[in-house]
Amino acid sequence: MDESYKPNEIEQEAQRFWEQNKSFRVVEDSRREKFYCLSMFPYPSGRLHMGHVRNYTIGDVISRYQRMLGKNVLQPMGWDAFGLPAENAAIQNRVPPAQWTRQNIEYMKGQLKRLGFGYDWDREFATCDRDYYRWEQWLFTRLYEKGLAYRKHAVVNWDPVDQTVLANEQVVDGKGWRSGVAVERREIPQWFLKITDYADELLRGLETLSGWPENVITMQRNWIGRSEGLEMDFPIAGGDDVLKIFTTRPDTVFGVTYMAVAAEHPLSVRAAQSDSDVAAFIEECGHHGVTEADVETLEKDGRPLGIEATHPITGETVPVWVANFVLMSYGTGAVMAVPGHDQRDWEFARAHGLRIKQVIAPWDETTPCDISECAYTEKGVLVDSGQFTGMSFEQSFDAIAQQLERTQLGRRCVNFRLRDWGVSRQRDWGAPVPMLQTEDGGLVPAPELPVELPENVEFEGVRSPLLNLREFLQAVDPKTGRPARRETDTFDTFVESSWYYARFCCPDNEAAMLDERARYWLPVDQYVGGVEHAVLHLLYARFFHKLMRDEGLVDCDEPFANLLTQGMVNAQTFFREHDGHRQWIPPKDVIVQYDADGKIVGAAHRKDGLPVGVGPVEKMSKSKNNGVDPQSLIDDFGADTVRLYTMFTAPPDQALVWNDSAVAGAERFLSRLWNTAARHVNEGAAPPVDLSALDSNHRDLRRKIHETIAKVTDDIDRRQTFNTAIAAVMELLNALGRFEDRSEIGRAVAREAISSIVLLLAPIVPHIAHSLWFALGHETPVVDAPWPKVDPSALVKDEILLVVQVNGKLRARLAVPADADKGRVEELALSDANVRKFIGEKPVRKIIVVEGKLVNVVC
Ligand code: ANZ
Repeated sequence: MDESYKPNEIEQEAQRFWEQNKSFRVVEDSRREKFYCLSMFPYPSGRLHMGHVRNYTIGDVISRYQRMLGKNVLQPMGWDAFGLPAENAAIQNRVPPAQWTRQNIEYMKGQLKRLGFGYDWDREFATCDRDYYRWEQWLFTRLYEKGLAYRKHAVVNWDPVDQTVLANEQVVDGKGWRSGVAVERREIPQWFLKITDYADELLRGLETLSGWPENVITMQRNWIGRSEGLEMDFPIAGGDDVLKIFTTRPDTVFGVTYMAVAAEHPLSVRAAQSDSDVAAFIEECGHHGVTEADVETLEKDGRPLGIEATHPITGETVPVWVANFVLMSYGTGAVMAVPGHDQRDWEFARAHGLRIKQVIAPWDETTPCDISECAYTEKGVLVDSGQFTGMSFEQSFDAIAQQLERTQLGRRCVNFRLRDWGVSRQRDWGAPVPMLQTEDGGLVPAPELPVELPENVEFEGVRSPLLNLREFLQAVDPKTGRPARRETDTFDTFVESSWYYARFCCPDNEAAMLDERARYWLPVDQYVGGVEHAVLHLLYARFFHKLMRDEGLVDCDEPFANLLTQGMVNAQTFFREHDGHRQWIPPKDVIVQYDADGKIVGAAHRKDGLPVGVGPVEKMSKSKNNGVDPQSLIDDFGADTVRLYTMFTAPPDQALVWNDSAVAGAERFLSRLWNTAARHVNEGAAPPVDLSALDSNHRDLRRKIHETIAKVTDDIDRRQTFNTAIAAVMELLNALGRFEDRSEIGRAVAREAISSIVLLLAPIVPHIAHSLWFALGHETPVVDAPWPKVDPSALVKDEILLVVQVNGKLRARLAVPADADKGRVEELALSDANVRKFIGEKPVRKIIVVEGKLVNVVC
């Protein structure tokens, strides 16, 4: 066998073998334990980037490992194919989005195959396939009938020049990306899914997700944002109106000195009709963002509405203001302002000369609390609060709730930050929302599904071509037979990515969205993807899963049992200044000088040898020009090196900082492995290991082999630290390099070492493992080999190494038989020449033995 490593040849051969034997095709088998491993599917942007490579390598390693454990493993792949970039490409290059997308899929699929990922390609689909999106259209019509899908007005970004709605990404610095003019906010009817109906369940379900990272759970919990509080009614003086507010701090109710309502609140809108100052203020608020983050950064401002509200407990009246920090979309769109104990209210009161009143004091009198300086926002004891004075937060919460419930001016309630999910987009390249608008303005589900998206469209400007497609727009109201107009909104692409994991179980079912195969495979046992999806995608998918469950399509409650969020792929940036701004230089054009600790001390351009600036390490991106194209790496080094490198450089959940020289290091390791194995094979067959004939040298290597198996198994399985697993195998190869016994029995143990290395690395570098496994004389491929087992008898140590101290100072290292008792250990320690020298003439007063570790002679 050739002793030099030729990745290109062996990789092609292995891939051909897998393809011909359909090695990764999988069928349901109720007698076998299943394992469904899924990596987040890519958007077909054109080429794989290093983030994809990392994501898919992790998923592939886990899949192949689980398969070697004997499980029935499903690892599918597909395409998140709808979305804006295809439309932008269509506008720029005049190619229909479908064509652009399918070309990209073709190319990227080739790249994935070249990396040797073990996917069941028979299950592949793209979300733009009509046989895929028809089922989400079907589910949507079901949800519509159940009242879980509905239409209401919502704000969009409107480009007044292009006369179209813009996605958030198309708004740059408040201006349309093409027109460059300021974007307006417009309210138009849009489709929503009632995720808020599931808010409580989505929150409670988090507690069952023990296989998810804590930070993702926390982000979801905060996003759902459950708050317990009271809704209180403040009657408006001199009329029948009631101002309802939501508060989580009823204990502060005696400190209310004014009320604040949102710009869109009915009381503000009404006041604006007769007050131009208020009208102007509301108009100005319309230009700001509406998210909490937008509101946080605003200078607190407002106007008095000229009306007063009556306090539901004291009966006093307080003025009502419109304020820019109150969100219409949260609670009731109104707050009782307590400037003594809420910092926003305090700042607002200061700015507008409103009263600030203290009603909470710290329990501990020594705690500083001066509300003339800032609000005291901690919970404490109620002061100056009528019959509630002296109570704690909890006591007053209950007492105030009871009193208000009695007087019918308040009630306990729970509020969620989570809003209903707006699923409609005014875009072309998406799945059509399957609804019709009837002549009388009514809405009916499209009677025939799928509502197919016309693919052969031409873009004129940015307006969705659907708006001009007569044959698409024209429909017939199924009830009356009268003409109807088809909905031109398409679904947010998050809708498709919310259920693809389920469709992979039965992608060929033409009669139903899902079937019993989904019950066999779900939940996904291991989901792998970027932490940037911690909230939206992962929350929507959990929601969709519950919708499908309630439709009787799946029977578990959660879609993903275990989640691994991989870290970023980062790289050094380099630049040159031109006219005061930085021009980023790709790392491959730079020669870098390092000091002995690996720190960068200088960098020069390859072309002119002149220095370039060294910027920060950042996420690989086009804007910083610091991306590495995986394709060129695969071409230069082969897939196994790229896979090994990405898994070796960092634990999967941490950032990976790109380093060219380490890629070469990974290749050197694989060459050495190949060469060691080839030389061994070329020396001829080796007999099986005869356990009774081993000497201590053999036993040492066998111990190393089985310690490595134990460590790698634990690292891959429980810890998911593939980097330390690889390091352990590298050590084993080093130990094998030092093992020079070429006797029959020596060669038998060496073969055990090589076979173990091949098996342990098979999930990570499957091509080289495939070749070497056959070269070692096996008849079935390594993908079907069982994961190696630890031989406990090999772990038993013959000797252990002890540290010997004299009066606490290290004086010797001593190998003693593993079964030596305390007396024998003391005897051996005292007989060491160096130890004797340091004891000298002094009498030995005590000998301390820490078993298996240390002997300390005190004299
Ligand atoms: C009086 C009060 C006194 C409040 C105090 C806080 C501290 P979470 O916990 O996030 O649910 N709030 C209610 N609706 C609002 C809206 N639409 N826009 C802006 N703020 C709103 O927050 C609940 C608290 O946020 C409520 O409790 C209310 O202010 C405010 F010392 O009421 B609080």
